[in-house]
Amino acid sequence: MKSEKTRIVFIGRKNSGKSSLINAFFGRKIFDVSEIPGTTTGDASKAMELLPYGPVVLVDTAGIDDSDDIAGKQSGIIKSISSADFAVVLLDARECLTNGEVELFFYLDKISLPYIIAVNKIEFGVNPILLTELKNLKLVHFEISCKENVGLNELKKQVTRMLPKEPEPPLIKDLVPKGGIVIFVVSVDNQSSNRRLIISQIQTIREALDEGTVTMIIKEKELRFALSSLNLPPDLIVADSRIIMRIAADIPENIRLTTFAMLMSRYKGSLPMFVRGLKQIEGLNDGDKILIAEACSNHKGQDESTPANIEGWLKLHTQKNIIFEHKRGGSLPEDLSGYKLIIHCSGCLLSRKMMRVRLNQVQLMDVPVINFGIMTSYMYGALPRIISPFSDAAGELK
Ligand SMILES: Nc1nc2c(ncn2[C@@H]2O[C@H](COP(=O)(O)OP(=O)(O)O)[C@@H](O)[C@H]2O)c(=O)[nH]1
Ligand SMILES: [Mg+2]
Repeated sequence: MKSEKTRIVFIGRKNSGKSSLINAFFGRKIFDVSEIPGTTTGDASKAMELLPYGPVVLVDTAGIDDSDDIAGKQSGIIKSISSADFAVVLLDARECLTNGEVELFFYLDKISLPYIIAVNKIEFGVNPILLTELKNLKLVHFEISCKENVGLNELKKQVTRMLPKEPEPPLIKDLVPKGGIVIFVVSVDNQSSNRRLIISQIQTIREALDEGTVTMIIKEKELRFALSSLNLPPDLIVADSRIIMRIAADIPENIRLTTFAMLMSRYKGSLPMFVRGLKQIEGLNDGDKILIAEACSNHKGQDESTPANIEGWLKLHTQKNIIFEHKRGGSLPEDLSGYKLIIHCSGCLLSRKMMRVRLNQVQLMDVPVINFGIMTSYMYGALPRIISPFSDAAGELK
């Protein structure tokens, strides 16, 4: 799928040579080059094979203006970099840095997007002020000329070297020692016609099995018996959010306990970030706006974390007049600046990458964010216990 391939965005002021550079990289015309600034309007993308790396999607962006306030709602840059895996920032060798460009570096760092800076059109000489500015910001750059074919091979090699080779992050394997024991407690609703395990359960159980973990899958009723039948305490118990409070009391404090939702939130997002987002709840005031975002329009709610329940709980808990807005499907609204908090669904149908695109956008706009899974545990008062297996996130709770 095109959305899952490594995306390389080329960013820079209009006329800095983005389209020329992409064409030069591949030795043929992929995007139009023009001396009239603003030829590329909106992002244009093209799937290509970048050897020896593999398939990539090249994104030629519309370009940033001198006046571009990146965080401003008009800017397409947030969108372009949120979905990127790597950025090539083009500067014109004759110019100095603009505020927009300095801000861009700041934003790239903020979402930890790897990038490279190419100073183009060096046949005119390089502006010494630009060099000083880059040095002061401790930014390394490559000097190139698309026109005279200078430095292009080195740049291409470096880009290929720097492209992320992302290993799959763990769901559960880092939490359990080799040959360890895990009990999965699932809530099987006998009334429901759909009596399947959900995708997050299957993925987690599968990973545990692949790691050679001794795996027990039970319903909550069997938990006591399961615990007493083991000679050794389990290394971890993973349960559905909806039953967590009912079973927590039966599980000795020294046994680590978490939820499928926590494992998934870590896999598809960032637990520390969500824990920071939770802090926003206690500071909410009358008239504050919260966005409840769902990636698909048919969220069944595998637990009690339906938007209606979350809204109801927040009203009761805060005793404030909060304004809730909803966004279902598609992408997040472009302007998020009016929201005090975003409560995002767990994204069970979104790939990791698609979820990350959304979370990047939220982060770039400085809006605190949590997801349904964390919200549920917080509402139940279960968060401190089920977050304790994750030391970085547990630290944020303090
Ligand atoms: N002198 C010079 N001109 C260049 C160089 N690279 C691109 N250009 C010219 O700069 C103009 C804008 O290039 P383009 O690739 O369309 O820029 P974009 O708007 O950033 O995509 C075109 O006229 C190009 O021919 C270069 O290295 N030296
Ligand atoms: Mg262009």
